Order: sequence, then C-alpha cells, then structure tokens
Amino acid sequence: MTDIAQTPSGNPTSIDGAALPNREHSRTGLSAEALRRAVADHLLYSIGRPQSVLQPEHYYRALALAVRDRMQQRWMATTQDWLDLSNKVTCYLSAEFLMGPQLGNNLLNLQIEDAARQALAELGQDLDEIIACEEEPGLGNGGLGRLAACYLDSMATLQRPSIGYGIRYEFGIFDQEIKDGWQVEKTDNWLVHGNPWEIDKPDASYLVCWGGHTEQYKDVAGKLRVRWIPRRVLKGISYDTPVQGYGVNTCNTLTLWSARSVQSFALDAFNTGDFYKAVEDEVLSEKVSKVLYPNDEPEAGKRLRLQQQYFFVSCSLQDILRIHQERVGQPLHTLPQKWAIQLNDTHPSIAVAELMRLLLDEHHMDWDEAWRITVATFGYTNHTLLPEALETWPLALFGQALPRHLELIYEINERFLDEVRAKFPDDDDRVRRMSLIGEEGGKSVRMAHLATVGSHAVNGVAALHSELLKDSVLKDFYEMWPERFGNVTNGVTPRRFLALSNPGLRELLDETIGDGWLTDLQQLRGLEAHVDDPAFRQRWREVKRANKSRLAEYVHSVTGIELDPSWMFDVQVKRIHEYKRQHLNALHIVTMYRRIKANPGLSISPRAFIFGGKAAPGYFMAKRIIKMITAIGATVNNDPEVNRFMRVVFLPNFNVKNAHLVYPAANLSEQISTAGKEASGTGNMKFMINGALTIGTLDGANVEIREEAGPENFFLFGLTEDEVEDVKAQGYRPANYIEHDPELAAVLELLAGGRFTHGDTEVLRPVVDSLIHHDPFLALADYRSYVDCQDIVGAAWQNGEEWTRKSILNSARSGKFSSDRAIAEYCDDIWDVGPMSVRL
Ligand code: 26Q
Repeated sequence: MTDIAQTPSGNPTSIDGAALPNREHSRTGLSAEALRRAVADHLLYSIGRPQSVLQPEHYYRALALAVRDRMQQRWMATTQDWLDLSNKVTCYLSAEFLMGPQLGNNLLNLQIEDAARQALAELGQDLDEIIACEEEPGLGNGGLGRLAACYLDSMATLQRPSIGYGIRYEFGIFDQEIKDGWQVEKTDNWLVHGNPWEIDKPDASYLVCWGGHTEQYKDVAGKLRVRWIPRRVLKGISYDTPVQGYGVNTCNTLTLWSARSVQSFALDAFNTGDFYKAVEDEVLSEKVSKVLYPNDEPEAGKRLRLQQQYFFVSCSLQDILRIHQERVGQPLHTLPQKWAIQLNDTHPSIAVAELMRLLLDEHHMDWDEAWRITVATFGYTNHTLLPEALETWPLALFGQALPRHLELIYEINERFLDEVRAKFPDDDDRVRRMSLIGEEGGKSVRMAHLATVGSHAVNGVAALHSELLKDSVLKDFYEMWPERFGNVTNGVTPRRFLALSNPGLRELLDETIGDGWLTDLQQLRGLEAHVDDPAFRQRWREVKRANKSRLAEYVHSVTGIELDPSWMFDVQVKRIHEYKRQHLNALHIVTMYRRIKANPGLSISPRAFIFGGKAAPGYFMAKRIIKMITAIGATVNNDPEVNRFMRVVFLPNFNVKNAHLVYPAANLSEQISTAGKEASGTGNMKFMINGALTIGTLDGANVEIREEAGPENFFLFGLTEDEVEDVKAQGYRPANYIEHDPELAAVLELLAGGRFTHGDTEVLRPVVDSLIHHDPFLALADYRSYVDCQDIVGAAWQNGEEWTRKSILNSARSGKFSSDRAIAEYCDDIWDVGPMSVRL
C-alpha cells in the first residue's frame, strides 16, 4: 500500500500576496501548520464571521472545507488517470447511500488525524468536539444503503476506479424520537446547514422524460424507428462528493442527482407561456428527489417512487454514455470493456430497459448488438427472499409512466420466453413463472426477473442466501443459466467500523500486531497468539470497558437511564421488523423479569438490554414492538427488585453516527431472525469485528460468522431453514408451544394482562395476538431454544477470562467480513476491474 504522496510546496502566497517559500500550500499541505492556516483562511473567507462569534459548528465547516481541499487534487488526478488510461470503471447504481458523517473518516483515510488535532488545538478547539458537530446525511434505510457506502470506501482503498450513482434526497430517513414509549417521526432536514462535502455541477445536467406516448417514424435511411413523446420533462443536476481511499491517492466519486424543472422547455413547448403553470411544474419536478421512501411501507408502490428510480437511472446512464463517447472517446460497442454497472437490488433495474432505449432509439443501434452490450454490462445483486419485498409495478401505472420502456420490456420478454421454450419445450407453467410480466392479482412488471434477464451475473449477499435464491425465487432462472449465479458475502469497512469508531481497540491492535489490519483485515489472526496472555486479556477488557462507559454516558444523556459498565451489554440494533424478531428478545426479557419476581434471591448475571432501530412509519406491528420494548423497560427499570439485575434501553434514532458508539460497546450481539429470512446482515459483522459474541440463528451471514469464529465461540439456537419450512408445511400451531411450556404461557399472560402497560390490555394485544395466532416468523417455535441458550450465555459471562478469550477470538477471526474482501471478489468474479494507482 503506497502512502499518500506529500505534495511539493507549490507556489504558496500569504494573505497579502507575498511569496512564502518552504511552506506547504494552504489548500494541499498535510502538516498541522498548513492545516491550521487553512482552517483560519476558511473561517475568514468561506465562513465569513468575526472571531468573536465563532462557534464549534463554524470550525467544523472550516475544517471540512480544508479537508475537502486536500482531497481535491487526488480527486481530479483519479478521474484524469482513468480517462487517460481508459481503465475499466465500476458504476454502483443504488437508490441509497448511507454514508455517515464524513469528517472523521476523511481525516482517517488521508492519514492526517494527528495533524488536524494539533491544528485545532492551536486554534483553541478540540477535534472530537468539532467532529461531533457533523450531522449525517441519512440517505438510506439500513443495511443495503450502508453496504453501498462501505463498498465505495473499499473500491477507493483498493484503487479501483468507480462511481457511485444515486439520489440526492432533500429529506433522508426520518429522525426518530420516542414520546411516551412510542416512535414519533421528525423530518430529517440535513441540508439546512449546508453540505460542505459536495460540489454541485449545474452544467452537468440531463433531461429525463416521463409519461406520454410513443410513435413510429422512418429515419433518413428509411428504417422504422420509435420515438417517445413525453408528457413531462425534468432535469437532473449532479452533486459530486469525493470518496477518499485509505492511504492511497485514489479518490473516487459519488454522484447524486437532484431534480429540477426545465423552465424554458415548459414555457416554450407545452404551456404556451403560462408562467404560473411553469412555476407549478417546477415545484412538481423538484418533488422527485424530495424524500427517501422508507422500506416496508404500504405506500411504497407509488408512482413517485418509480419516478425516483427512473430519474436517477436515466441521468446515470446518460452520464456514462456521454463520458464513454466524449471523454474516453470510444464507440458504444466497447461499453462492456470499459464499464461494469452493478444494480444494488431491483431499485435501479429499470436501467436494463433504459440502456436498451438509449442504444436503440437515441443511438440507432440494432437490437442484437444492444442486447449483447446490455447483458455484458450489468450485474444484479439480490438482497431479499421475502416474496412481499420483491419489487413489482402495476402494469397500468408502469405503462402510463414509461410507455416506451413497457414496449421494450414486452420485446425483451418475447425473445426471452422463446429461449425458455427452446430450452424447456412443452413447459407452459415454467414460461408463465419466468415471464417478466406477472399475471397474479392484476398484471405487473417483475423487476427481479428484468434484472436477472438483463445481467450476466446475479449474486446473493451471503452463502446461505445465494443457495436459497437458486432454490426459491430465482430457481427457474438458475436452471436456465446456472453460470450466471454466484455469491458474494457482504462485508463492512474496517476503517469506519473499527479504526474510526473504536480508537481504544485500534491503539491496542496497532501495538500488538501493527497497523496492517486496516487494509488487510485477515491480519487480525495475529491476535490469536495473544489470547493466552493474561496481561493482553486485561487490556482487551479495559478497552471494552471504556467503550461501555462511553455508551453508558450517551444513553444517560438521551434517555436518563443509568447503566453500569460492568454489566453485560446485550445489544440488538437494526430496523424493526417481525422477521428480525425484536419481540423474541422482549420475550426473553420478560422471562428474566418473571424469574426475578418469583425468586428475588436468584443469582443471575446482570445485563443491560439495549435496542435501537427505526420502524417504517406505516408498519403498524413494528411500531407496536417498539412500544412493547419501551413499556417493558419502564416497568423493569423502575422496579428496585429487578433493576439490580437488568435494565432495558431503547436508544432513539439509531443511525451511523450513534452506531459508532454502539458496536464497540457490545458484549453480546443479537442476530435472531427466523432462519431463511435475513439475506445476510451486516450489523452482525460490525459486532464481531469489535469483539462481541453472537447469539444467533443459522441465518444469513451468521452461518459464516459461526464457521469463522468456531462453533464454541458462537451461541447457536433455533430452527434451521429446512426445519422452518417443515414446520410451516405441517401447519405452524403456536398454541402447541404454549401448551407445552408453562414459562412461555406465563410470559405471554403477563404481556397480555397489562403488567407492563398499567393494566391496559389493548396496547400490546396486536403483538401478542400475532405471536399466538398467525406469526409467519415462528417466534414461539424458537422461544425455548432461545431462552435456554440465553441461560448458557448468562453462565458464560460469569467466567470473565473465558468470555474475554472468546471475545478476542471473534475479532481475530473476523477478517473475512471486511468489505475489501467482498469488493475484491466483485472485481475478480463480476466486474473485471483491476487496480490503477494514481500519480499526483
Ligand atoms: C422498495 C420499494 C419501495 C420503497 C422502498 C423499498 C426498499 C428500500 C430499501 C426496499 C428495501 C430496502 C432495503 C433493504 C435492505 O436493507 N436489505 C438488507 O440488505 C443488507 C445488505 O445486503 C442485508 O445484509 C440485509 O440482510 C437485508 O435485509
């Protein structure tokens, strides 16, 4: 790994213009001295406020600008180099990028944290306090959006040219407050204070059509062609953010599109000069990039969501084709040699039809060549097996919005189904199952089928998930094209989720095994040589303990609840969903509560149960589950007989910023989804890297986590995926489990009887009723196994030395779960994108 080149001092000048030889340039210098000057300059010239009124937020902004300046030349050099060398580039198309706060990460990747700390100290400021001023852009729901961000970090660090393409939502995922135990949503207004990281490019804009109809015409050569006469046109302008690799000069780009009206267009062509109508259209156009849709929303199938997807996909593809032709200077038929485009789930999968439209209608290519290029360029990553989460669009809506794309999809489908018939003669059922058009419950376009047919590679996100894909939702496609299917197990970036968020552990690691782990996480294996050293274990415990104190302080400041850092911290943070089974965790808490009440002399390991996560605003049951947790918490935390042994915290507004405090402080990681439902999980990896032990089912990447950690260092419980299917096939009867387990019956009785809700028997009834009657996620089937396993966890915690050994071994064996490994696999197996070192 090369170090970031120190820039030669160019021709710096002082404020009054006098030459300043032998000093680093204020815009590029990496020394503390240059940084201090840069921050002072930005305070004066960019912030523009007198010294006496400066607040920490102003220092944050000035430092952020100074840091962006330092990325600027690496950024330009990276882009110039891949244009000159015409290196192949990955484009990662994703409706979400959950980037997290940028300042700390950029300082880390530029390797200038110490210099920045010193520079700010000289200005009378504390770096950590300044970093804490940054509000994160919440442009994602959870796992999928954060994965995209981890992958950008790894692509840059591995020096692979890449562009992330997405949407610049004006309002990201809502902010969650907890009022009276209920979730309350507040709009996330992340742009009010400005965004120092982005550079807007109003000149780099593209037109995007919507609605209307198509017509045929003959071109000059007499060939029959199609043109799309849209009802509306809007404009996408790009905002670019640099993505700095760690310890390298590579600085890639994240391009986010923002929707604008096309005023002149509206006035001249359509509205015959109606000014007010034009302004109205402007407001309508700008709605397109206004707000991020939460997942699990019943409202999510709306026209605006399709418009968002098409909007960012069309802008991105037009951008790619323009760069390819004008900047790289290549003909379109070489597109797959120069570009790999990855579809992050089906959200951008309209790209398959859009690329065909651009090649056929705008660039007049013939069908076979356009299709060859399309399939060779795209790859598709699937992130879910839940049938209700597979994206489909009602045909009528789709046809009104994108009439040309619907025609193209029909044509793609016809040719594709001919191929199916040729390979599997006399199998009408198969043809019906595989069609891009679904017939059940009103006709619809099946986006997962479109993505699969239009891509040369399809992958799941964990070994189990990829196997299940081939066996369930994409089984027919696997039988058609087995060679297209593969697996890339997810990973997370060790820069943000270890070095940045766990500075105590970082220091201990650096001292013990050197700092190579930052770019080669497998080097954590070197820790295994130290597990038998009591002094090392002692230091390991101290680091964890300090992280727990840090989290306890934060918990106290936002909830008023006091936690003892000597207790076990048992943590479940993720989106609230029935399949993730936060309510199963709650059943265990009530079980412990009941045992303590029945036997106050009981000796149990004291635990803090910590939850965090957002529920989709329209997901009724998920919101009740939050209420259930907070209600149990209120009762537990205020009962002196109980709160000596257990406390329950619901941490509001779980996001990337407070995740930095959570993962490093966990002793136990809860990964308790119904087997077969969690595609991979990535939180599970963040916990493991930071030395938490996992209690989990054989689901998603848990399987591989257990394999790597060793079964003796993982608390396994629950039905396997096969067993889940068997139970369901035989007809799941929750009552069976209640009848045979008096403790479970008593726990449900407490919840239903109003023990945690001041006697109110209605509030939690929907959750309890669902568990008892029709829970598709089989929580009660796993209850006994889970509670017994938790007893084993509690006993294991009593042996502190043994727990510490297991904690160290979990970290030591977490190397596989680096996003660097995952990106190397994408580059080798799917994208064929090699490294390119950038010269300054
Ligand atoms: C779809 C249609 C309309 C509105 C919203 C959506 C939508 C948005 C986001 C649907 C799904 C998502 C996000 C899904 C997600 O985060 N999936 C998770 O992806 C992770 C990364 O691969 C996996 O680790 C998780 O297992 C998976 O649940």
